[in-house]
Amino acid sequence: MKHGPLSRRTFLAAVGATAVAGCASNKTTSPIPVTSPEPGAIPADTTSASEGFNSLWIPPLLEGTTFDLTLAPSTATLLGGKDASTISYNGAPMWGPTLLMKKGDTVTVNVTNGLDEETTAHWHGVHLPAEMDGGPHQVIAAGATWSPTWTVKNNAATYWYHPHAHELTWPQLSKGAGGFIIVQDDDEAALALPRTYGVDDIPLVLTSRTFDGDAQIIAKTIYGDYLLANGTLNAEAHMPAQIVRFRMLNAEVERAYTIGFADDRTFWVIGTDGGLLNESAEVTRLAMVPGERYEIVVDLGSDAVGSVVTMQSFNGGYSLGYPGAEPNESGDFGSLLNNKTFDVLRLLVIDATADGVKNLPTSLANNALWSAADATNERTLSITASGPGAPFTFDVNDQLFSMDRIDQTVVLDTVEAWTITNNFIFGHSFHIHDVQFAIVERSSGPVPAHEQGWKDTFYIPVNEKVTFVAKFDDYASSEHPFMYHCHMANHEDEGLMGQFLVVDKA
Ligand SMILES: [Cu+2]
Repeated sequence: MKHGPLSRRTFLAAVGATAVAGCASNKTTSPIPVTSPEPGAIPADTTSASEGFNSLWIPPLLEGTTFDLTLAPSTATLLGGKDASTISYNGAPMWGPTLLMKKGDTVTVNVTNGLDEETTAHWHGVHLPAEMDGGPHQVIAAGATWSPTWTVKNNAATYWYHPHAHELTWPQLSKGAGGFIIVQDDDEAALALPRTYGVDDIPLVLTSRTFDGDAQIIAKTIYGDYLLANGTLNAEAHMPAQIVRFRMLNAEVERAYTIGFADDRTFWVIGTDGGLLNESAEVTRLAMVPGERYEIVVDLGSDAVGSVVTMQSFNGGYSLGYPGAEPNESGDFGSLLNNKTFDVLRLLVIDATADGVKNLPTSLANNALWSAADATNERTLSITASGPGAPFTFDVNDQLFSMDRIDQTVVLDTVEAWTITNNFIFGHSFHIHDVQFAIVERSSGPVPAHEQGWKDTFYIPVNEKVTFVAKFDDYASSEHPFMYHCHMANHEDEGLMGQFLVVDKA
């Protein structure tokens, strides 16, 4: 076991207290039939992992409309069974509680900064007012509490929260700060999909880390040597012999993943960053860049109890420019995981549950995605190489990010087409706050079926041009900007970021 009983007890105590306080005052009244354990409980199977493996950490659920998060130093048992210093929410080893929200609810999150440096809490993919967004402008000073509130307008999907403080995103994320947000709504709840958290519906965040001689995390590395699944080394999950769902999140600094299974089995993408697809998309490989989420389902119904299915990342054979294809095993851009296939998660098949899902619904959603013809305004951004100290920047002006410069101004309720061109020698992960968009064009070829849903983050390979269309609705401010940036934390911290205002019509 990776997480010893002591750290788990400490964690339960911290989270349990929070959950009770959060839910007693304002319990949700939504009629959605959620199958979930008690708030704050750890729902992971209690059976121990196989020899050489560690049970996948499942972050506890917090439910309701008021959530309390405290970011503070913690520890995780990692390399060689040694405790590594981390920073995390509510005493988790890495990856804090999963916040379960219902569309339509008005929620408040009380975020306390227990670090001795500033932080912010950004709600990635969530549509909310800019002053609640938790970008670099909403600083939470050491010891302070910030309490943003918003009405949940997002579709049922998997979102996440993480620090976004100016030039501190990289080290704070590296040390373990982050967590999932699961939004549920009536449409998704009506579908026969796996929905029992920690049993057949698994949040799965992928990162990798490099350790020093004392088994401590080296915070600002680009590619880690060891894969961590929910912060667990050599992770194993006991999965029932039925259709199971994974809410995948790439929370790497820079590495992309090409997810698949060792036996090359087919699996299905059912959801993108901001909602379910209209229909599931069948794949055998799924590329994910930092910040991206995909919900996938895998059919274990024909797998014998006791058999093993291994989820892997097929990162070999890519050209230089694919994040993680670098051939070197050490140095600034080196890693033991570079340019090869490596294991992500060992699935040990156990008995099916009584109500296990056996068949996937044919139709999942009825999204009316924006098309290029809907756009009434266009913008183009180009990622280019610049001079020394400015390795890459947005737009023709070669300007690194500045907190004091508004780069774009959008008029409220406008549907816009943004075209991003990557003229840099390396692929990037483009992310924009505030909106969910539709990718309408990729210069390399057709937009794949699994990308034809609501998105907030996408891969932009070398020499590619990508156009997305979004409506900038609901929230205007002449004062508080939203961000757009490369979601590779090192690129972001080094200046590959811009900001935009959404303003009322004149
Ligand atoms: Cu980048």
